[in-house]
Amino acid sequence: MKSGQLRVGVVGATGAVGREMLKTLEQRDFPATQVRALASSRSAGQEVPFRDGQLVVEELNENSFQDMDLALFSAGGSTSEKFAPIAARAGCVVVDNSSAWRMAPEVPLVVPEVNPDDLSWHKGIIANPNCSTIQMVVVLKPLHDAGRIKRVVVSTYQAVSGTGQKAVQELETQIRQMFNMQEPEAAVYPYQIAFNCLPHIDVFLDNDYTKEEMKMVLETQKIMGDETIRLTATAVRVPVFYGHSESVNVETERKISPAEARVIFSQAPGIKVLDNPREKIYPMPIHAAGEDLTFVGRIREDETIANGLNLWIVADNLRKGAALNAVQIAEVLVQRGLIPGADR
Ligand code: NAP
Ligand code: 3JN
Repeated sequence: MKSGQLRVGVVGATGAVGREMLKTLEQRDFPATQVRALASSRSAGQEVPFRDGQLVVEELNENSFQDMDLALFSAGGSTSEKFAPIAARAGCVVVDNSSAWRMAPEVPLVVPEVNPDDLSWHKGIIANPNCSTIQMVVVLKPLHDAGRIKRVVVSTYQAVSGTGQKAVQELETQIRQMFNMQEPEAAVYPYQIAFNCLPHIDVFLDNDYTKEEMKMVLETQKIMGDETIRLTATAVRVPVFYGHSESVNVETERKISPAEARVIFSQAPGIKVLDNPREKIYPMPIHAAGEDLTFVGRIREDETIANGLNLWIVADNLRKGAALNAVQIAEVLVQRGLIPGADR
């Protein structure tokens, strides 16, 4: 990778995704000459681990981007709405993890295994998709190329870490409370999440779907560059700490057998096939946590339609679903010379 002189900022560095971003930059030896940690005034002055030491967290402000070439944002939609354009105007390229810019026509929405070429038309802001969309499109893309996807029906089983650090603590606390015969206290979620499932992620919209479900519909069409793909989703929060799972039913124009699908997936980037039901081999969040690949298994024919497949897809939501995808985007930007400051 071309190294240049990259000065990188992680905005939201104290959060679940931000910490994973710092870890990912370090693990992948991202070519940065400087890495800064930014967050709100609440955590300014605190330290976050990076490489062999600690970074002192700076408070994010309008001047933060003056000497920065690349900023990885994961500090919520309102922070991105306000600060991503300020960063871009200062010449700092933004990879944004929030939903604030995903559907803006001038902003590429990118999963490097699927649509890396969309990075070429960025104007300073690039959006990272929702975690549930990312792991699904990594698997759908090679199927679409092979047999054109007409319709997708997906149900998600999403880990609490997708909601952030406080939700991880809430599940831990509730499990402890229940084993001590205490009433579980719910603050992050509307109901207890321990030993429960909540068919409710993000807010409800006028059509009675949740925003998370509609993100999956719209983001999939934009990333795959095909608005004719019909998709319907049910997003469910489950009492798992790390790793989102998805049951995905796909209808294609051309018939693809499970055997052909296994070959297609095994040759596609970023995917590992784990599919030997007789040996009890299938993907699970306990195995995907901490891993970079997207796992697919339970590949079988949908016997109720002519050209249908059922799949089970699992990935680490904080890595491929957020931090890793953002860093992979940054790596492609560097490789293709798409960060202006890198050539200083
Ligand atoms: P989190 O654990 O709650 O962390 C939130 C981070 O944002 C903290 O570092 C917090 O800093 C910072 N922050 C909040 N308000 C800020 C402000 N006004 N200015 C500067 N920093 C601010 O949440 P998370 O799970 O890491 O998620 C963070 C965001 O990433 C989400 O809101 C979402 O937009 C995005 N995300 C995307 C995906 C995806 O699917 N791609 C998945 C999860 C999250 P303090 O310590 O100072 O409070
Ligand atoms: O709930 C999950 O598993 C993923 C959460 C993603 C998320 C959480 C808060 C705000 C998002 C997102 O990335 O879509 C947002 C957002 O809308 O920015």
